[in-house]
Amino acid sequence: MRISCNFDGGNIEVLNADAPNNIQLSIRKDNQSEFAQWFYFKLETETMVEHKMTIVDLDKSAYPSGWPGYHAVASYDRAEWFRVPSTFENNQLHIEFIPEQEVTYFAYFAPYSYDQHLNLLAWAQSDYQCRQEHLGETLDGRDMTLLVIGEEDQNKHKIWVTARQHPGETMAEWLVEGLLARLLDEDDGVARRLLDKAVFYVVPNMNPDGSVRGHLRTNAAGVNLNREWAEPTLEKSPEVFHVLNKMKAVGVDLFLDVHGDEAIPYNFVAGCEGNPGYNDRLASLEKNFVEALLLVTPEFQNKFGYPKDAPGKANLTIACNAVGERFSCLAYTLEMPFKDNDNLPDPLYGWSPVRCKQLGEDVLVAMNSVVDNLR
Ligand code: GEM
Ligand code: ZN
Repeated sequence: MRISCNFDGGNIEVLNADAPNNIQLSIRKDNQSEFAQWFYFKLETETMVEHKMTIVDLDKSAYPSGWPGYHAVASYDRAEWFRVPSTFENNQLHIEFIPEQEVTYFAYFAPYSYDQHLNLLAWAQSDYQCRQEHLGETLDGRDMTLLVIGEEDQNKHKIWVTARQHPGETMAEWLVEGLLARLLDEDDGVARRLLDKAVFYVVPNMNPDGSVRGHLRTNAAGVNLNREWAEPTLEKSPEVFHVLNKMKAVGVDLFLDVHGDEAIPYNFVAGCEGNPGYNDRLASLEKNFVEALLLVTPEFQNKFGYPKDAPGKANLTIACNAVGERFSCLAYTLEMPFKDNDNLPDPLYGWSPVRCKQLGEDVLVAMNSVVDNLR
């Protein structure tokens, strides 16, 4: 029996793998930080034998409340990721599994590899409506890439979408894949109307280093990028530095920053109500966007989410708040579950890449409903 994680996005530490009925594992912390929650490993073993895997010390994980009600994902072909019933007790996650193939992969959520990321960029740019732009480099020397969709024009609105500031939140890049597919569909009326009125600036992966390193929340230097937007630096947070510079150069009229939430089993948004510059115009844009998205899909809801910020008390190091304040624009953090949408649970797959992509398509309808009133 072998357990390994020496591949793109891999993360696990093997404490004991002597016998199938007593496999003890723990999750590595992000480099130079305390966050641990993302896991991704490969089990190579005898088929048709019960394997009992235990991930220990989850009281020390980044979000202990993420484990109750959580089920791991597994895959034989690295394409279909199904849920494996998991139980959480005494700060340990127990996974009992009878492999039908010699090699099984396990992960916290369906992975989105660096190669897939490059494929996404290449596929998008091959559409005549889309081009790639190199913004700068990460600390590990990877490219920060922006996709520009639609013909640039001073008079058009600028819609920005960023994903995976937190690299373990792979659902964010799955959502971007769906959003781009619809946006580039020449037969889609919503896409055509949006591109008539707006140019899209999309960063599908804000944190490629953390993604490849198998991190949950930070970049190569252990920095949480979603706390860097007040004053990003080339030394600590070049990813944010380069993207914010480009935002300053072209402007922002709508910003959606896509994330995943470990604990809350719903899709939801968090807005800018705590910003010093929040006003009636922004409140009404937020309301219209949410009402539209509620109409488009039952995957979205607006009852469960983060506590609202008190007026003037927003954390201006967070992307959504910083960008919303600087550009006085509609700005939302969009959160998807690691677990499932409890309004429409699916025990086989839970919240999944297919559902992320569908939500990405649906989000465009909500954008379309506010695009005329962004300024
Ligand atoms: C978030 S997003 C924070 C948005 N919160 C509020 N109140 N506006 C983070 O960065 O901690 C959650 C996430 O990582 O998905
Ligand atoms: Zn996040």
